[in-house]
Amino acid sequence: MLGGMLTATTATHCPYCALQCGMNLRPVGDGVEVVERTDFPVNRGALCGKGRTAPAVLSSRVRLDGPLVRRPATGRLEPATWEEALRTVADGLRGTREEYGADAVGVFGGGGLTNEKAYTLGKFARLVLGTSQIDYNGRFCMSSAAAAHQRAFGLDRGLPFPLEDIPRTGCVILVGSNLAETMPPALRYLTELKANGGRLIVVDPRRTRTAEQADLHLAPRPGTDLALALGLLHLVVAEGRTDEEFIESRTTGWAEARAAAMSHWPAQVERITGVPVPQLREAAAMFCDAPEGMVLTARGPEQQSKGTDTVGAWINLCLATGRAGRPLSGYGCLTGQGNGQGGREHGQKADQLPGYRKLDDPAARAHVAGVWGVDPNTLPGPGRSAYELLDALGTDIKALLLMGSNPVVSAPRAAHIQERIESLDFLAVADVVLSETAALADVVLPVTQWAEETGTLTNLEGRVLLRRRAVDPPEGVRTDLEVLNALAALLGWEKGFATDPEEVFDELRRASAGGPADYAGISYRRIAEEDGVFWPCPEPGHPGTPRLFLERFATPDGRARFVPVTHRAAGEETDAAYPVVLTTGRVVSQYQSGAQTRRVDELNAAAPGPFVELHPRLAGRLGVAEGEPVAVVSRRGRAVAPARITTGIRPDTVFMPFHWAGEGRANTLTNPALDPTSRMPEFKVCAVRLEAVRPQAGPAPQAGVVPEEDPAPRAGTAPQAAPPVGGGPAVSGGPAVGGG
Ligand SMILES: Nc1nc2c(c(=O)[nH]1)N[C@H]1C(S)=C(S)[C@@H](COP(=O)(O)OP(=O)(O)OC[C@H]3O[C@@H](n4cnc5c(=O)[nH]c(N)nc54)[C@H](O)[C@@H]3O)O[C@H]1N2
Ligand SMILES: Nc1nc2c(c(=O)[nH]1)N[C@H]1C(S)=C(S)[C@@H](COP(=O)(O)OP(=O)(O)OC[C@H]3O[C@@H](n4cnc5c(=O)[nH]c(N)nc54)[C@H](O)[C@@H]3O)O[C@H]1N2
Ligand code: SF4
Ligand SMILES: [Mo]
Repeated sequence: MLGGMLTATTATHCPYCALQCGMNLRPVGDGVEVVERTDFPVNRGALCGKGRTAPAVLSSRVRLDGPLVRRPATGRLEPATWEEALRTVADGLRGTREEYGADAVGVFGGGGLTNEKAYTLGKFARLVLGTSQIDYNGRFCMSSAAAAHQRAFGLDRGLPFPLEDIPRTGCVILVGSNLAETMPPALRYLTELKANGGRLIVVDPRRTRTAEQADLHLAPRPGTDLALALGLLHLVVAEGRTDEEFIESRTTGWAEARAAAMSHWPAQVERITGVPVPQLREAAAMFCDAPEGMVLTARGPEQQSKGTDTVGAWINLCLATGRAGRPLSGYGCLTGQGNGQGGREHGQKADQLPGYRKLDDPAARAHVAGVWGVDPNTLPGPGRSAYELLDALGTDIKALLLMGSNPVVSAPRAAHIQERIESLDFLAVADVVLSETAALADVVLPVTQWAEETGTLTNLEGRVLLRRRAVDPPEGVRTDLEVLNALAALLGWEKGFATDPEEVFDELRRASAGGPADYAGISYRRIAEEDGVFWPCPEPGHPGTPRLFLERFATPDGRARFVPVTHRAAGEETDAAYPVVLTTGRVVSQYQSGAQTRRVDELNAAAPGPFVELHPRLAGRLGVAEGEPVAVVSRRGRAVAPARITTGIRPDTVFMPFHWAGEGRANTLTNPALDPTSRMPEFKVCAVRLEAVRPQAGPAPQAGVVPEEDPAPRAGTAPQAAPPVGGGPAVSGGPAVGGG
């Protein structure tokens, strides 16, 4: 049963990814159903299975419908009144602060939160808690691209042009994006590109559904995109295909960047990446032959301990060929979460104030403190990045308020992070479901979801849109804004934390005014009338800015900055004991930590559990057949999931999706090596070994396995048989699917 219904059909947006597809919701029976909404230009009615089935998560069968408090007597989470739950949270946060100081209280947010929530959460941390210790899961998402954007262009908006420009450019290099599974309705832009005669190059170690659409698929070894991009730039220079006029008039720093690229010889790049020189040449020629071109990156090249430099190298390629700051050309990042763009602009990031202002900039502090009516000196300074914050739980940080993330499943080195979370004195989680992380909390606050509340989100194009309430929430839940308002009041802030999203948005507009991400001219009414408004939009009369950088870049001198970058190894390279590369990512039917989508029957039927994707040669040496359990072991831990055998992956690499908890949790294995600039963990590369897990009792015969060939052998890393590890759990019966 849903709490209640508004009667008319409502035009709104999907709860999940950054495409923010438009949909209509129509009341039906005791729920709502999704009906096609063709007037929203981004998806023109198309939806993926997750969006189509999203109303299932509104049902009381799967969601939280009242607060839970952990009872000392039983040690269990049990139902409580809102009054008791909120008081317990306020006492927990206040008590920690009084005992250990303000920075002993942490806040962790999410890129799925609306702009209004992200803004309020940041304000709550800085004013009410007075803590510097706030960060969010976007750090795990597009932070490397954001850092590279800032460095090169002086501004970070994921796509500096609307998606509708893609079909009209000449050539797209899509790097580490599996769009066909992660944003299915956006695949249309690539098919239209090809129909218009444009070319598509996909860079991915796996032949994904997206790579199958490509004119040219380059399959580098994970973690080597930086060398690949530099190799392409080397060829572009060597073949005289640079755009000297553009370099001269619109950029700085070319000499150094050029010299850095020229030290990456094609043959050496082939050795590092495994991509043959003729393919490198073909890619460089395809990109330069087209009159316009774009490079689009997603998590593949970004979630690396050198993600910022890697994106920087792709940007250098765009700048050197004049494919930036011009119509139908440029570099863009495909941001991931529903509000992945807006969520990184309004102050839930450790170093940031609303409007994409910097927390250590005195003018920014003065402006925002003015809007908030406080003395700028009372605002704390920058805090720790997401992984560092989670890693400090239980030691420096004793209490945590978590809103919009499920790190037990999604954080790197997850067993360690889970243990850190368990060692907290106090954990409060606001969520719509009892996620794996919420299950560890002292207090769980059940909140309203997408279709039950109104708020703005900024999609991957920088288009600010309005997600409208379409259904009444059930009685037992409150909005995140109401939760923050009530907690603020209990902690002595009766005013300043509005519960009406439009009122919060109007304050956010003022706080962002004059900042890089300027929303001052955007209003709920305007968004409703125009298909969303692109920031920056400094005044009500301003049309918004779909295309950035056409006249000048956002640097002080208006020129884009080349950055001299050189290739370096991954945080953890393969060796004799861990001879295989593990990379991780997504499948079409599950979303993120799976907290929401694992509760939808249709999606579970399509993607019931984790798996280990591996090449037949690797499977053969291991002696596992399709569907049989495989143990994947890294220096962080061990995971077991059924084998999925495919020739569409490099023989030296295995892939696991990260959507599940339990035995098949991919993040038990991942390496939290951080990018020095963005503090992004290395989700896309770590070293593992594989073991067959024989499904029977008794001492399990296990075979260590190494890849048959390492296309990029390094000194001292000659493959040899890994010693089998005993003591692993023998799996009985069918495939070992963890979580669910
Ligand atoms: N179905 C679904 N859709 C989603 C999400 C979801 O969880 N499920 N999440 C949303 C979010 S938050 C995000 S961030 C986006 C992510 O969207 P994507 O970036 O498209 O998703 P991933 O599967 O993480 O990674 C993309 C590809 O990178 C490849 N890859 C792995 N290692 C490397 C490497 O070293 N180099 C290169 N070039 N490629 C590599 C993988 O093989 C994979 O095919 O998706 C959004 N959409
Ligand atoms: N190995 C590996 N790990 C990865 C990645 C990878 O590619 N590989 N990708 C990383 C990336 S790109 C991302 S974005 C992260 C995402 O990982 P998480 O941060 O765990 O993201 P979600 O699973 O979306 O978690 C959101 C939680 O908030 C709840 N929620 C949803 N909406 C709201 C709301 O409005 N309010 C509140 N209070 N709660 C809400 C959901 O029910 C869910 O429990 O995972 C990262 N982890
Ligand atoms: S592509 Fe993304 S926004 Fe569109 S329906 Fe699917 S999950 Fe929702
Ligand atoms: Mo993401």
